Amino acid sequence: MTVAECLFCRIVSGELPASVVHETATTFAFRDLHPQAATHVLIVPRAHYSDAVELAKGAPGLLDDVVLAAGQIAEQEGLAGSGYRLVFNTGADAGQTVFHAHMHLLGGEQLGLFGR
Ligand code: DGP
Repeated sequence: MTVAECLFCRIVSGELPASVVHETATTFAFRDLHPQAATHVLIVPRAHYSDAVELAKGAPGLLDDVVLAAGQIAEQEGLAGSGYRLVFNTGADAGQTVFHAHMHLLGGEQLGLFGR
């Protein structure tokens, strides 16, 4: 898959629409099309990396930017006091379907435990 074909690259570039909640020079965040919680936001680096590990290897400071953006969004969405979950699905067994690194921010309700 080329960067030009990457769904999240196309959202970051504005070619495809999204409900954008936060932007920085290096990150971009938008609401998940299929929310799994009352609040479900995806935070991506603007630059293309296939998953979280490739992101960490390729640009460690950028991973920090993604986490810091999540913290700002949590404040903005009123979740900072109640708590929220940050998740990177990595690879097929974890259910990763879009191979542009993205952190899920889930919250706004009591979340269940991890598992199958
Ligand atoms: P993952 O399974 O970790 O690869 O998460 C991919 C997420 O992306 C999934 O929760 C659904 C979401 N998603 C897929 N296509 C679109 C889209 O076109 N727009 C938005 N906003 N979210 C999408």
